[in-house]
Amino acid sequence: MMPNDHNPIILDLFADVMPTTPGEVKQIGEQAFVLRGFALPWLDRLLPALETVLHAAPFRHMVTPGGFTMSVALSSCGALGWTTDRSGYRYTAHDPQTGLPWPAMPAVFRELAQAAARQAHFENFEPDACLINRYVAGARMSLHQDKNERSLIAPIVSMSLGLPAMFQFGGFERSDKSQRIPLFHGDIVVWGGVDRMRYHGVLPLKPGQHPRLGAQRINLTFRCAG
Ligand code: MD3
Ligand code: FE
Repeated sequence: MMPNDHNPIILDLFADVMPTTPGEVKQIGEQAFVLRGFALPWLDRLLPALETVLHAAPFRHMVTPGGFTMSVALSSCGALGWTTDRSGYRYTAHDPQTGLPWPAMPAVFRELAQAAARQAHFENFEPDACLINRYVAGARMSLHQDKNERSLIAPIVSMSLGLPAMFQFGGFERSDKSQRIPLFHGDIVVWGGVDRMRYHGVLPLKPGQHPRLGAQRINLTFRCAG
């Protein structure tokens, strides 16, 4: 029997390792939601747009203010893009690698982010930045807060593509206990308001091959940065 047959016992056994039912909404905080499979019906429009963005602004490994090269490779689109180098973390209007403005945010990106925000009870979401993270096997993101954005209550919408990852959803102090939440291809997480400043991270990616994206995980995060 396949694990995602509609058998409640089998579904429960695999709850931590398999995608849950597409369409399921899991509330993980007062104003934080996982929308299982929400992006799946959009992928035929989303993936070509992502290719176009990455052609104009290829993935690169940035250096933290402390001098470490990030294991996650990054790009951005939209009016603002996120950058780090030895002088700090910040948003910029131009890609420091090309000197050009970041690629425009494709309409399908904005429409999907807005639809997901609405599903999580955030109306009128108008993101001006989309960060694109690429994880290969072993890449990770240590516990951090996102605090370079102008509004620290506006929601962030995160879309997971490709290989699954184990997401850490923590509290308001780095030392607070964190929940582990598996994120799969097509899942969207939306968090804002009182949950916006929670610590979070991603455990080292396990090696694998995804039928559509290959040996990687790509995460898009939409923010109101400026
Ligand atoms: C934060 N990215 O780019 S987003 C980042 O999967 C970042 O690439 C991770 O953290 C990634 O800054 C995680 C998913 C996420 C989900 C729920 C959260 C981040 C969250 C809840 C509270 C705070
Ligand atoms: Fe983050």
